[in-house]
Amino acid sequence: MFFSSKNVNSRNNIHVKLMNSLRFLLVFLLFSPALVFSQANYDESKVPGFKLPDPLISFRQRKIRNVKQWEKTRRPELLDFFTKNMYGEIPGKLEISSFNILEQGDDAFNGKAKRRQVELTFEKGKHKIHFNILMYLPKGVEKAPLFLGYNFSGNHSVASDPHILISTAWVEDNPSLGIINNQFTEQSRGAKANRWAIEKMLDAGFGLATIYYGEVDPDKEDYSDGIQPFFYVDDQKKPADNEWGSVAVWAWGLSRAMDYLEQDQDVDAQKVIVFGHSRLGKTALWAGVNDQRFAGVISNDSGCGGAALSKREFGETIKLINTSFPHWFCKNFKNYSGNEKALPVDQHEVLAMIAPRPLYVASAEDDQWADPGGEFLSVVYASPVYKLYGVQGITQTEMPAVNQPVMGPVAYHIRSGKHDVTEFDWEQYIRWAKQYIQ
Ligand code: GTR
Repeated sequence: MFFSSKNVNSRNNIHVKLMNSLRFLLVFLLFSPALVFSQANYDESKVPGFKLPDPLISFRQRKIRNVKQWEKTRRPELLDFFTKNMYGEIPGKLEISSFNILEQGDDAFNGKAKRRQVELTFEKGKHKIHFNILMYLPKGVEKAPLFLGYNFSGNHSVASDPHILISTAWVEDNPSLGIINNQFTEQSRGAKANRWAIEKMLDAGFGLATIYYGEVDPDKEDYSDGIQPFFYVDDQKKPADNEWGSVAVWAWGLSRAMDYLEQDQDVDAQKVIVFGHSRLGKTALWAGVNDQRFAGVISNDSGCGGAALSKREFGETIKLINTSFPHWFCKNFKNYSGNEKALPVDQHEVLAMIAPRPLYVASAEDDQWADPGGEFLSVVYASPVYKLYGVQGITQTEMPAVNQPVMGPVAYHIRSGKHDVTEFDWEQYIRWAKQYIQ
């Protein structure tokens, strides 16, 4: 048979196309959620042997004996390591340019609460961004303590309150849900109300402040949107290897919300508890570490890169998280993908940097991907730092029974059920916050 060069080229083209499709299929299969989940280890007996770094021994092998040494030497070196090698540095300073109360009312939740919706605006050069804080404050409390946390599905998803404004960022992120026949669909209003026990908070004298996380940085591997580009120099297109990934960006946003809360007369800014679920739980922890104005921190099912120990390589690992979500952490963190042994730190030291402030870590029994065992041990191994401050941590090393919280300034529970935020979780957080924050 005879082929002209054209034939050969087209045969080559077909071959190349076929190879590309196969490659695509292979990558898709390798990283498809089902396969990624099944690749993970869920067998306690297969957890590799590892030595956990002691939070009270410095990188130069000095024993840390008191709060002064912790605060002067050890905490700063840990903070520096996690900043440059995991979450990423914030490349500059940016303050709220202006804030604007978009809406308020005092008839929310059958007259139990005041509602306030505040738009924060940030401007720098040609860049401008807004994000909206939705607040519910208990009536009859002069300055309310509150929970501050991001939501995944838009402010309007947290309660079926017709007054909650739907943000344009949420509409852009959810084109199919946001607009039908040129009108906002109401189908997602209150859709996640089950994750926010707002009435219970109000009854206990707490308020809630929440923000749609996609307004601060849309959750995709795209470095041209959100707040990151505000800091690019010259023709920079993405953060440098040591600069902030999305978790650090979102944590930064919580601090800016705190800047606003400090100015709100109806809020007790000394009693703001930062809360987050899952990737937003990782965010709450990192925000709590970096901003000591937060009076307490709650991590709900935060897993890998949050409360769970990385060196256990149980459930989601550094490699898996860096592959599925390459934009969450800084590029330097990829040095530890499949290389946990090389890490001179682990996540218990993130928790330790929250000391002496109250901390609540929670897991779910069916959420093995987030490694409940590793989340619990992380709290245990952070506890010596709490002890240094004379604050009781968690000393028992065996996992508590399901639905049996270990309460104290450092608290932990594993509840039955899946990766989620439930009524049970909030009942415990509120009980704990009443005792240790309010
Ligand atoms: C998972 C991810 C987890 C967790 C979770 C979430 O897919 O692997 O690290 O953050 O998403 O945020 O819902």
